[in-house]
Amino acid sequence: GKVRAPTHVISTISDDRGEEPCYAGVPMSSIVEQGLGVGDVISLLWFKRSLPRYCTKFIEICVMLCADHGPCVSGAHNTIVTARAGKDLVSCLVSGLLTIGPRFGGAVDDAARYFKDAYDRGLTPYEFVESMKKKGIRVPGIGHRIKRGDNRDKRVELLQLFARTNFPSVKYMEYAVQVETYTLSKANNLVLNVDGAIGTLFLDLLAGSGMFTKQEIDEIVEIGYLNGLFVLARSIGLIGHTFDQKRLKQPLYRHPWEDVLYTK
Ligand code: Q5B
Repeated sequence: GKVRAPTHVISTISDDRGEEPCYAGVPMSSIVEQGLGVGDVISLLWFKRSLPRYCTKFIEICVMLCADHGPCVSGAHNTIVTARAGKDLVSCLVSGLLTIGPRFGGAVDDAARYFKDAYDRGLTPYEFVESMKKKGIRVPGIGHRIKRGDNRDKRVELLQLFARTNFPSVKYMEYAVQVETYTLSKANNLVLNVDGAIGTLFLDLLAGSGMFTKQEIDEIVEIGYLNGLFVLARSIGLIGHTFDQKRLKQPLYRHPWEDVLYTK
């Protein structure tokens, strides 16, 4: 009989061999005919399942709200400098993306990890925050360069409003709000930021939707899917900044001497 050559790649999320491509078994035509959106496509390709509409809408809101946050943030700044150096779109995009990490935009997964662990272990906000301080770790999802207790992040408020209205349970988010109340009592800049809001609300989505087993939730948190939402979203803005600089025919960027402290 025929002997199957051993394969070198295993893939479980999409298949392009038939008449039309399928995402997690769902044919492209069905996606279009049902009027599904990018939240559904993310559900299929990242989570390998169709999620209820409120979940896919939440994913779409995350993408919309994180698409850009002005030219001054690390990612946009890098992209702008790269565009002004005459580089191509992909170089401009990746130079911005490479700034996403534990301080900027890439704290979503760690927020989910640390808040989940603290909530599941029944730590009070005081115990959680002070234990992080003892370990010398900043609480991921807390703190912002320009947002303050008296100048909250509108994006966080919008995400919370949507979840309170549509999610069956928002226990992780409510815990994050209690943590924020405690951190704000320490310093006015220690607000729940957009990374923290998405991280904790995604925990609520995973736990409350009934679409994931406990083991699957632990795996998603352990692997770290959620920074992907910020990376995907911010790519939209970074591409926009690239086009903007090129449209404006901006010259090569050089940082002014006056803004550098030259010292020995
Ligand atoms: N302190 C975000 O720091 C920032 C603390 C803390 C305990 C904390 C900082 C931080 C965790 C990582 C995180 C996501 C670096 C942020 C984003 C997307 C964005 C960006 C945009 C967009 C800001 C002053 C004092 C010090 C610190 C203490 C600060 N954070 N303590 N836990 N989490 N957060 N990142 O302002 O006693 O004086 O030494 O690392 O969640 O990236 O728009 O810009 O959409 O693009 O530089 O929104 O919070 O504050 O370093 O001067 O600290 O607060 O220990 O205490 P800052 P620092 P002390 S959202």
